Amino acid sequence: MYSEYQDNLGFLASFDGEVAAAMREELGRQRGNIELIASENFVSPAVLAAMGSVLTNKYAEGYPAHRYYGGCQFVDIVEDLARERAKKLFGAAHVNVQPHSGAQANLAAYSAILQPGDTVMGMSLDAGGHLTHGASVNMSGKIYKFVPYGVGADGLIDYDAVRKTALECRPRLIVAGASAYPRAIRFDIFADIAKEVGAYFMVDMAHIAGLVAAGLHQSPIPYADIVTTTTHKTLRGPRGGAIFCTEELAKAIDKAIFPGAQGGPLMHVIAAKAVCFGEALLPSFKAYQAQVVKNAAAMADTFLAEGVNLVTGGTDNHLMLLDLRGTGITGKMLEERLDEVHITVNKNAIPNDPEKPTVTSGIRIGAPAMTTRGFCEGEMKEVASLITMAIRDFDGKKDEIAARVASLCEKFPMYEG
Ligand code: DSN
Repeated sequence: MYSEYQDNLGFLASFDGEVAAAMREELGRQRGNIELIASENFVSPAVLAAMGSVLTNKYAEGYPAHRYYGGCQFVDIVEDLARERAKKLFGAAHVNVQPHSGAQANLAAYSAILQPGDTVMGMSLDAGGHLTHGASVNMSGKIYKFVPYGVGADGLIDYDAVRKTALECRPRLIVAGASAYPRAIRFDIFADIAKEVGAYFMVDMAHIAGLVAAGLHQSPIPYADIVTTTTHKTLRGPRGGAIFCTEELAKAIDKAIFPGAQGGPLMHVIAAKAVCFGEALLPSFKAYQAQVVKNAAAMADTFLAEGVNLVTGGTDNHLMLLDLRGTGITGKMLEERLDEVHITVNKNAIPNDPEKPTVTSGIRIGAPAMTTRGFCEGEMKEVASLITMAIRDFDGKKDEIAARVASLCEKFPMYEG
């Protein structure tokens, strides 16, 4: 089945050798590297097939049965399938599957319920939040008055502090969700705080959407007015976004995406989202997510046993944050060092990081991609030991680590056969 993907590359190569050559190199990199970026994953051949399809040719501004172009009868079927499957997967009243990305989804969601200048609370980027949760360099931080909340000295969200800030600043919206938070988030507590101060409550569940779908993290759907997500992280679909909301907000959200923020939807990506939601409804998806959580825990246990510090002392979800303070190594240095031995991670700020964001004192590590590849606890423990080896012996053991990475990758072939 995967060999058909190879054929696609071969076909492309006969027309455009330059692009095909770079794509082949990237396929080789994905096969030969241990991919630990917490927001990445490897999609199925079915998702790939839907993306690389004739649906990219179709303009379909509007929504199924209400389009601004003729000839939409078949893409309507596709978008309806995506919507019905997404609603079933998360038990949601309404979904918009058109956002081109998570960032677009967030900005459109804000515009559906806020006026410029409104006060909003979001987790600060430094503490693990996302750019679109009010960072000053992002549109969200320029248009709205974001009041950030962070984490306590233990690295955990301090819900009492969130409540205190909410009572002080009386936001119109509270946003929960993070890009680098290794623990479960209590959406029920956030919802109570929002209710107490009369704010809307929105959750960006992009990182944990797969865990939520599998029932391995509290679902935000019953608690939040709006839930945004990406579809390409733990959910293992195409690069894109989606917005779930209550019936009351359905019209406002749909208008905010089109015509508010976007024009024509990417119908080939929406087809791939439909395939992804279909896959996520299968029992095998639950088993996959359970293994993601087990694999992250196995890595965290190994790091801790080997004396590597983790923010919050562990993980409840798919990711962990290595705290490199005191090792003499920065996040940037370790990211580059691991790249040399074909282990891919990203440097990441840790709470109260003494280094600048382009350097950092942390490394974020996630289990979703290698779990898709077939790694179980044994392999993940070995990977954690190899990373520890690189921290302890920063300038040595490169050949040994690279050889062990190559042998692990060879045992779990990808997009082959
Ligand atoms: N950039 C993504 C991540 O890596 O977490 C979030 O959008």
